[in-house]
Amino acid sequence: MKVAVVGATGLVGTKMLQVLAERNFPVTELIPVASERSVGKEVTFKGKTYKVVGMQEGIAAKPAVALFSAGGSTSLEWAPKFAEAGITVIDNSSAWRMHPDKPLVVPEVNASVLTATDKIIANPNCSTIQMVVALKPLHEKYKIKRVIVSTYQSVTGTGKKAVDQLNNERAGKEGEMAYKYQIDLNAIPQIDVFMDNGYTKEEMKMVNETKKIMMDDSIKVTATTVRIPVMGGHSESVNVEFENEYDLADLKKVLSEAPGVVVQDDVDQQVYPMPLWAHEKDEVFVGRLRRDETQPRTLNMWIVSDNLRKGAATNAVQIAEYLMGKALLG
Ligand code: 2RA
Repeated sequence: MKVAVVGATGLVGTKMLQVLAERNFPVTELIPVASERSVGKEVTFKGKTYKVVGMQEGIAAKPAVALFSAGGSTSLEWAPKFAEAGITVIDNSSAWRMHPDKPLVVPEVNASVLTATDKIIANPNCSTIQMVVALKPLHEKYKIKRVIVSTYQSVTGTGKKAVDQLNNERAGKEGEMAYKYQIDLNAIPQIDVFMDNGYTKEEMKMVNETKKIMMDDSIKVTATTVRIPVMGGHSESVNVEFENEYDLADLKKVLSEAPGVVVQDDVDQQVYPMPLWAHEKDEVFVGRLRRDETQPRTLNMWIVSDNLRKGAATNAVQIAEYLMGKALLG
C-alpha cells in the first residue's frame, strides 16, 4: 500500500515512520511529504532513505492513506485536497476534530463510527486519547457522570523546540524559548492559549473531545493541563464519579481486561505508572486506583502514556490498520 506521511520531519511524523515499520504496516511505497522549507530533506524508513516531497507531489503519487502531522493550518488547506484525490487522510492536528461530519477516533473506543466514505479522519489530542482508553470500559459498566482531570504533560507534546529548550536549560546553554518561562525545575499551568472562560485550548480539547469520542454529551469533564519537564509521556490524575456503585476489585479487573490498558497498581511494591516506564510503549498505563472517600461512587486513578506513540503516531496507525482490516480504504 502506498502511504504518505505529511509532516514527516517533525517529532510525530518521525514517530509515525517508526511505528509503521515496527507494526509491519504493509507499506509498498512511502511518500514523505512536508512543507516547502523541508522539501529535499531526507528521512529513513526501514533502512531506506527517502527524499521529502512537496504537497502537490504527495497528492500526485496517489497514496491510499496519508498520515498528517503538519499543524492545523496545513491540514485545513491540504487535507481536503488529498481527500478530493481519493486519499484517506488521518490527521493528527486539531483542525478537523470537532467538525460535525469528521470522525474523531480512538480505535479501542469508537472505531465503529468509521465508514468507507470518511476521507478525513481526526486523531484526537494526546491527553484525551490516553484518558478515554481508560474511561471507556468504566463508562460501559458504571456510567460516568463527571470527570475531573489534572495533567502533567511532557515537553515532547510541544515539539522539538521545547525539547531543545529543556536540554539547553539543563546544560546551562542559551537557546530559543518554546515557552514564556523556563521549563526546567518548573511546572507551567498553561498548554496552548487561554480562552474567554479562563481555560486553555488544551483543557477545552479534553472536555469537548471526550464527549465526542465517548458519544455521550452527558459526561461532564473539567480539566487543568500543566507542562512539566519530562520526556517520556503524559501523566494524568483522574477523578471519576459514576452513576452506579462499583467494587474496586471488580473495577480493577474490568480495566485489566480492557483493550489497550495495562494496570500497574501494587503500592505495597511501589508499582504505579510513570513516564520513565511508559516511554516508547503503546499501551495506556493505569494505577493508583482507589476510592474517593469524600463522595460515593467515585474513583481516583493515575494514567500515563507515551504521548508521541499512543497519544499520536500509534493511534493514527491503528486507525489505518482498522480501515485496512475492514477494507474501508479506497
Ligand atoms: C501538547 N497535547 O501536549 C498537546 C499537543 N500535542 O502540547
